[in-house]
Amino acid sequence: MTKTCIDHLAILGGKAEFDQPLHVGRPNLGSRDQLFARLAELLERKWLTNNGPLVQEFEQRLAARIGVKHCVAVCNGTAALEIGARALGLAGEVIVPAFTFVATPHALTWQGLTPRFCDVDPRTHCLSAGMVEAHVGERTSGIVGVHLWGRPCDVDALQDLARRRRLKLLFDASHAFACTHGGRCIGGFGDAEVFSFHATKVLNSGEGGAVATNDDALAQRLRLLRNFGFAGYDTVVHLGINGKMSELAAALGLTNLESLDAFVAANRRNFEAYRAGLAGLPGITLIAHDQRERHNYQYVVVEVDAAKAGIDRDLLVDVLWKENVLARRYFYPGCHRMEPYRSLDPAAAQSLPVTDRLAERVLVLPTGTDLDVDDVGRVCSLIALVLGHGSALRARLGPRADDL
Ligand code: T4K
Repeated sequence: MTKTCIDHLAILGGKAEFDQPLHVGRPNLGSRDQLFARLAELLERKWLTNNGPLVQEFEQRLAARIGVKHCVAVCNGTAALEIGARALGLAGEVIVPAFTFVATPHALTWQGLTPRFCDVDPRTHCLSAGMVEAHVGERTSGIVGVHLWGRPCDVDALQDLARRRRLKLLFDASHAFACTHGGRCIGGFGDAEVFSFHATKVLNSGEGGAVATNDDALAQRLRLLRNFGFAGYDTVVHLGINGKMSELAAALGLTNLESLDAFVAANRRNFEAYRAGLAGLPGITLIAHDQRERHNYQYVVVEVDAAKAGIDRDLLVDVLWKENVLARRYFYPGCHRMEPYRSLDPAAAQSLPVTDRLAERVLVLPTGTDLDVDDVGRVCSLIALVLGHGSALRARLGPRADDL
């Protein structure tokens, strides 16, 4: 690649490659007609929240889709984690990865728990049971494993560890709706699993979440907790909260659920186009998925090895943003380097080398129903164009200024 080529980059004053921004996390949307029909019905019914018929239908259809007995819908994934943690009776310390969205430890901290950060496996980006066991101490009451990027963490070994050490096991499955482990849908593992239906997720209800479980008593507790602890009109039996999903959210969730297979197909098509377009590029590794399992392909995740790529991850992100490709540095810089965790446990970083390494190298690229394979091909060509030009670009741009 010659220097003349990079002179055309928008970051050096040229025209952006894309007229419209390509986002990570652009919402996938199902049939507008179906959505409007549901909204018309709910307006007619004048039942907007408090366990309405659409929320109940959404819960039943979610449970059927993933093959669990109970799916308790709530207002977002963070609340689902909080309600799940409380319903399980977690106390003291909970082992959790630092390489996750900050909602995972935040939800625990809001419940008065202490997240104990554990490093992740460099191959899976998730917790492994061996690493977790080394962190189990007297105050440990549970583990929150995160199925990062929709790839299941060490599910079987973690279940075994939790059983042996009498710990509760909750999975943050926010990324993993419609993914499988051992051919079984994520949702039925551990004591419970939590989903997010945020706008950016493969299945969205705008804001929304759910706790899935096969445990009848736990499901009953979850339902009480999300509704102030009410067990009847005047009887409160738990310290509950308002974690309810609205009927409007359920209308969107139900409508989008009907198109989920099409969303996954679009993601998969884009993923394959990325795989072809990035193949052989030095220092660029697209993280793969187990071909024996089903996957939602909602995150296209790349690791950048600056020494081989000739450009570091952050400069590559800067270039992509200037070209209107709004790639993200998820989950930089790692929860242990964010407040309040950084101040509470400044030494944590010393035991999280894989997390630190991934936080410096990982890049998430746009996908979803808004992109087609032509867009993906152009993103890949752009990446190919700038590889090897890191020092020339950095010299002409000066030091990195703003946090993206
Ligand atoms: N656990 C894990 C492992 C999670 O990843 C998350 C959420 C949670 C728990 C908590 O679940 P929730 O309580 O959120 O249900 C976004 C999402 O807000 C967050 O839900 C998600 N993880 C996280 C990975 O991504 P930000 O801070 O990156 O959001 P933002 O506003 O920068 O938007 C991301 C991208 O999506 C942008 O490119 C713009 C685009 N976007 C966003 C929205 C809201 C749209 O195009 N349309 C939209 O409506 O956190």
